[in-house]
Amino acid sequence: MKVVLALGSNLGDRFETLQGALDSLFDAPGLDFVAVSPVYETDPVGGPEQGPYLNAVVIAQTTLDPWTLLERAQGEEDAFGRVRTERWGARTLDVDLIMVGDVVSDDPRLTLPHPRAHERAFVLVPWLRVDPDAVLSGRRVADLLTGLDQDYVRLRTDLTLQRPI
Ligand code: PH2
Ligand code: MG
Ligand code: MG
Repeated sequence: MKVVLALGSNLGDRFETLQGALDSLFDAPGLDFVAVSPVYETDPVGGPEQGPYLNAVVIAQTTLDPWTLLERAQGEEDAFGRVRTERWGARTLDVDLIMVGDVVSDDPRLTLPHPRAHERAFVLVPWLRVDPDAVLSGRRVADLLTGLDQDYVRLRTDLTLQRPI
């Protein structure tokens, strides 16, 4: 199955965290790297006042089921010192499952596709850059973006994530 993951960080050394998370996500078997997007600097959406994020999107192939992927994602967040206090608060690392194959889940702990991805330019802009034909719930990501403000999503040409080792 194809997997789309969104990475975000707005605390600590944001770029180092994204690269570290990318490396360790693919450390264990069952998840194979396909591609990573450029890095974007984005103004925070929602939540309390907080600093800007670095965001990127990763494409992978997996044989794992979505719950195992969620565990791995949350394991990474914990490993990078994420503290869970308030919803949408600042975080060292956020790893979100955007879609896993054509799995549809309305479990509140794991909603697939991600329930807000279609309205988040900080996910859709990097995703479109790494996959110009991307489709989310039957809609082209390019089309989803036409109605959205994208001014707050700025390409960081000076930062490039390396494929995991
Ligand atoms: N993540 C959130 C809430 N707000 N804003 C930006 N710009 N980037 C994020 O990754 C982000 C956010 C909750 O996960
Ligand atoms: Mg998130
Ligand atoms: Mg999250």
